[in-house]
Amino acid sequence: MKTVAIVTDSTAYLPNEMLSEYDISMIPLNVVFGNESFLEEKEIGVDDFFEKLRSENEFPKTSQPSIGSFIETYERLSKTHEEIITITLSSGISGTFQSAYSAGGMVEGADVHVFDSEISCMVQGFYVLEAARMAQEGYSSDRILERLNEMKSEGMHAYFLVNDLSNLHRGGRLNAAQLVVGNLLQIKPVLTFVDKQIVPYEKIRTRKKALNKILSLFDESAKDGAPIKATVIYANNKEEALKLKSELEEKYSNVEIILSYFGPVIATHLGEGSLGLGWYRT
Ligand code: MYR
Repeated sequence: MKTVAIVTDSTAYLPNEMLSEYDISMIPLNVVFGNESFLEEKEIGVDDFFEKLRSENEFPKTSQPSIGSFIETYERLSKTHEEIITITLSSGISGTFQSAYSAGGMVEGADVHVFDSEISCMVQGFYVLEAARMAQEGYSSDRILERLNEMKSEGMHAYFLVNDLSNLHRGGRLNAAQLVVGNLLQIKPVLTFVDKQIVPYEKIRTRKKALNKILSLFDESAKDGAPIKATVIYANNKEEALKLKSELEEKYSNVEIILSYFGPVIATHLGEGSLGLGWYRT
């Protein structure tokens, strides 16, 4: 019997090869066009999503996985594992954490622990990969959770920018009481997570200045040469992301960067042309 199984949701956007290499179970969220609901990464990939986005009149919505989908996975894993750690996107922007947690209380045979990443995308993926590596090495769930909390308290950084703030506003995921709605289209703020929610870090008027701000925040963390794991995340703008990745790799020999993407659910809220940079000191 193995000790700890690792589960995450689709918004970490971990490639299938990583999911199988590290034996990670992935529960998809839903993207909904009109009456049609799709499990992202299983029934709709990111290229089909953007194509559909352009051809549909109605804007898509998203929803958390059902409690049932977590129960099914927990029941399967409890046949081979004593404990399960589920790592979800931030509970401040999605009910996924709650679904995972409620399901945990309904399953017998394995103890379920749910960890709120308080973030999303490949930055959430960093927690998942660390947990999965430790599980493979035979660490206990207590030790894995301790390490995840340590990563959180030492600083998991994510800054991102969008071309059009109205997507985030429409989906109700922007905590920006201080932004006047009429201003939304004129600014390109640097966005980040504070207390599990998305907030504008700084109000900036051009994308170029916003990106420079993110790069200076990154430099603060990276310039002393400490080892850093980072991710550049894009939505339909891979060229821009690749360029940023190689510029960072050239400038910092201490930084290891994973290229990742905003998949259908997150891209519903951020829109095309969004760009993110996430990192932590290892
Ligand atoms: C749901 O319907 O439960 C999912 C809601 C997802 C909201 C996503 C908001 C944008 C998150 C951006 C994360 C950027 C991390 C670098």
